[in-house]
Amino acid sequence: MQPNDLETQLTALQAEAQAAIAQVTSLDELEQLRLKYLGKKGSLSQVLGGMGRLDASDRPRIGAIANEVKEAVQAGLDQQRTALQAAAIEAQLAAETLDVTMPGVFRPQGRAHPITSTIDQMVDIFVGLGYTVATGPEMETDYYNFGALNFQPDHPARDMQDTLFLPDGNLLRTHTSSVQIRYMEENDPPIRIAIPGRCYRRDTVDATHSAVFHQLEILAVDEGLTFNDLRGTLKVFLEAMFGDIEIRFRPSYFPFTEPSAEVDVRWKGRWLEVMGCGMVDPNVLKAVGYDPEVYTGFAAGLGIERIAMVMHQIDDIRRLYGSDLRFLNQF
Ligand code: 2NL
Repeated sequence: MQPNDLETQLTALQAEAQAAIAQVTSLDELEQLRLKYLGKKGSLSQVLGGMGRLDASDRPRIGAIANEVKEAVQAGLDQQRTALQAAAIEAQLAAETLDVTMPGVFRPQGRAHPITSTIDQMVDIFVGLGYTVATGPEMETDYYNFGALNFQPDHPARDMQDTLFLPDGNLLRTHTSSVQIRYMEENDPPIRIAIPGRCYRRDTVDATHSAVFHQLEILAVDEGLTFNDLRGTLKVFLEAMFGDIEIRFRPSYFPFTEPSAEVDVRWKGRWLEVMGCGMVDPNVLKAVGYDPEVYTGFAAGLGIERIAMVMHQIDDIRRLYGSDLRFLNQF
């Protein structure tokens, strides 16, 4: 074999490789070219396979040329690899560019329903006074809704006219007091709890009545609690809700408290009834296993809708359930 043949082949190989490398647009293709020209079974190896047939005197010169070709092709590969990698990073950066001046997706801002925000406001006050929030089931047994609360068997509230009974003999709770009973069964005194929740009555709906409504009740049981503690607690609560207002207690009756009272606040020049309260009846304490000779308790309850209506001057309870955003967005 003539040395010049090999030299020509090497020069041609270099030219072909450089041209091919320059055309490449991906790192994969580049790797294919590296294998094609410089790999074990690549073109360069094949050309060098002819070296053995050269005169020994020609081998160093052709060997040196082969090395130069190999280094040149390798350099070409390296340079193209660097260029392709840089281009890939540029492309990724361009694809990931965030235009922070683009307008965002419009999502209307939600807000708490006035009943929810009224509950939150009330609960916050009682939590500040050391009360724990408790909740319980809306479907109740006759015992938790009435029996344990000292309602006599013939009490009119138990009538089907007033209470929504379920076919299985259970009922939809008419007040949240059933939760207090359940809590007292599970906990020993002293207790201080606040219970917000949904209640149900078989009422004809009008501007001030709804078959589904919300109550908040509080209950404290400890040694030595008196009506004065009840009065002070409700005064702090009502002043936190309504500001610096006059309060009055009027005697009243509830099956589960003795004595009982209605609480009025003087609001915009008129006396408004806002809650009921009293000292827990000894029969209720006995029903949950508390000794009424050792413990006394006070309790109070209010209608959330009524308070929200007074505070926001809402004239019809039905507006609170209408989901009319023109109404709800005002609060
Ligand atoms: C009102 C009056 C009241 C209670 C609720 C109560 C609960 C237990 C024991 C004793 Cl477990 N009392 N709750 C007491 C007095 C009044 O609510 O006008 N609610 C809307």
